[in-house]
Amino acid sequence: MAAAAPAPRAALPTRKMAAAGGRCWPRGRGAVLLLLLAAAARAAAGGLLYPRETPSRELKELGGLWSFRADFSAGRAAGFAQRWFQRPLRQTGPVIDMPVPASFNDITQDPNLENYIGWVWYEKEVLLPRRWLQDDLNTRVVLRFGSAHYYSIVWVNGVQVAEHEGGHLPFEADISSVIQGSPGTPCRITVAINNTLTPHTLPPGSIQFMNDASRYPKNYFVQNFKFDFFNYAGIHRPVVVYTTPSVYIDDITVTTTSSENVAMVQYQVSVVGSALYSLSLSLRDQEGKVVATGEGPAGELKVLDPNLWWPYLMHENPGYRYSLEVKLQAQASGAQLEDVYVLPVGIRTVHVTSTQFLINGKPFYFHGVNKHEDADIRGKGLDWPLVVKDFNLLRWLGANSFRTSHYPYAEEIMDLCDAYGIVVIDECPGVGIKTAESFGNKSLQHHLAVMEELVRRDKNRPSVVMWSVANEPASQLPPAAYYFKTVIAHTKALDPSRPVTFVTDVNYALDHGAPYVDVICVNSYFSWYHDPGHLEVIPVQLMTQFENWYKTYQKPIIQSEYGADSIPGLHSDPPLMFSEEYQKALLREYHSVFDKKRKEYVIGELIWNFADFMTNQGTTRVLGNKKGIFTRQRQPKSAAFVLKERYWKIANESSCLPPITKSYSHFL
Ligand code: GCB
Repeated sequence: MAAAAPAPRAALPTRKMAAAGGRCWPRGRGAVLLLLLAAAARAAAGGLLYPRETPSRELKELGGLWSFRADFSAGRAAGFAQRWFQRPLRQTGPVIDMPVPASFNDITQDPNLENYIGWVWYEKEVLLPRRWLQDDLNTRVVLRFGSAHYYSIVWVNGVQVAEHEGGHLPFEADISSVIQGSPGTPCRITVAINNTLTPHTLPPGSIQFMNDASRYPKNYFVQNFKFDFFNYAGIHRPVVVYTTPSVYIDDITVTTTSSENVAMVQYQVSVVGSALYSLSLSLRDQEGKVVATGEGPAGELKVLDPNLWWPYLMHENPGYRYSLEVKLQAQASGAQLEDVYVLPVGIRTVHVTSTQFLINGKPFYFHGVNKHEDADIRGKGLDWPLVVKDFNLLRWLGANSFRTSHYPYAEEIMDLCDAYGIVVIDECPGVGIKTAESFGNKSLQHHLAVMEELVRRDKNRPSVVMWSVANEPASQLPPAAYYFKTVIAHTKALDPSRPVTFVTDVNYALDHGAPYVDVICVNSYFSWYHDPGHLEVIPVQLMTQFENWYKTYQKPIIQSEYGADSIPGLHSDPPLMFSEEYQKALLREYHSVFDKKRKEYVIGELIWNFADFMTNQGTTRVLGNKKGIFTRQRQPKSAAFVLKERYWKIANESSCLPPITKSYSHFL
């Protein structure tokens, strides 16, 4: 990137500095440590229930067009120096319309915005209902962002209300006191977002200044990172304002067990705002019938003859969810308040043995995909038509699972996994951790905080059966041992009910993280990155890979990535690399080994990738990564039909539902 700016972001601004206008820029170790401690504190505090309308809660969506301005000034800090948050953004200089949710990169024709690094500013003026604004101490108004990449500071009417480190996960702020007493006046929401990566962010990255004046323009810098997807940025997920009473249900945690004809739903509810309250709970089935009731902040609900939550293709009615209605009655400032929250609950169990992955006590084989949140124009922005199309393609394919490579996906996507029975390996944004610096204490603290945020967000989801704390870290480096031991132990402490893994591409004999995982997830690209063009090496190399890993650890193994690029419409027989035939042939070679080993301890295969996706430019990327079995526009390549045939065959063989294709024929 050629830029007039000397520095996009020397370091992240602390909360205090941002409040002061962000004029000072911390540079030392201490500043970043403070920030990480603050991030950890934030991650640990409170719940983050998905915002839902209920009899006690109202909600307003703020999607649509926002005003937008990228700060192209030298140092990228003009917005803070001139306090753009204190007045309408249009008064600070030229603004453009920016859709939300969407990445900003591909929206205009400006290559400088496509590759922009530094602070961008978003603003929306919103008229809130009068009843939310009256000086009524019993209504709490909350502003919530589904995600923004990567570092965000939010102001309402010029007052800073939130600061959040990291993309892919939600954050929110109580804005009640800032908006009170101004009915009829729009409330101005300003957001500054910075997409700079540092060695201590997740994913990590760094800014490199190119100082050789004989080769680069003045003040030239690039952002380096070690992951293979375009670093889209902006407000990627829905922004909403919602209300709760001032005494409210802050969090709910549900775990389930079942045996024979009885299931137990263990629950814990936390309440904020008063110690004087009572809680009642009722669990309803899909017909609306109450099947169990409970009282108080913690307890167990007993469900007779439960409808279990089953994965897609394992049961004729997959994704069954009950509704847990939690009702709070409280006293506050002399008034009687009621809050209601309704949580979908799936009853299922997960166990791992040395050779199997069991869901509800039955062996589960992952026949699925790796995905990306990625599409033309909107980048990583949530897009309902795309989301629904992808789920239809997954079910057409006969896929029963996916990994959220390489970061948490939108809550709206996770909701559909719960509803359709698509099993998820839920991955945090720990991708591209390749340097010793990124295994240090600062990075570790942040990684722990991110896992807290992820578990807090997705802990109640039946579709999530395993956490993945990283993808392809440099786990051959000695500090990886302590690092992964700590991150995995922390994740298990947060959620003892699910297995934990990370995805490795390191040799079995050198990997320092593998001793701590429950399931070995291994990526390999035989006859692609290694021995390119030599399909005949796959059987021996893949067999050796599986046997070495199993001999060393006696843990079940998922082939978490394998695949080949293909350019749609490029044909070659005999198969040559990049042709559709080569992609198919490579898949088939892998499949013949999977078929031998899935009788033993291989418990899954996830193709890389569901669809072509955008990456940084490079000599091995042709307008992005082409390992999709669908194009970026979601049209099938020949390989999609190979997988479809295979996945339905596996489903039919392992299903307790003969003939399974009948019950699902509408997806074929
Ligand atoms: C990998 C990475 C994935 C890449 C893929 C590839 O091992 O985990 O992010 O996109 O290989 O196609 O190179």
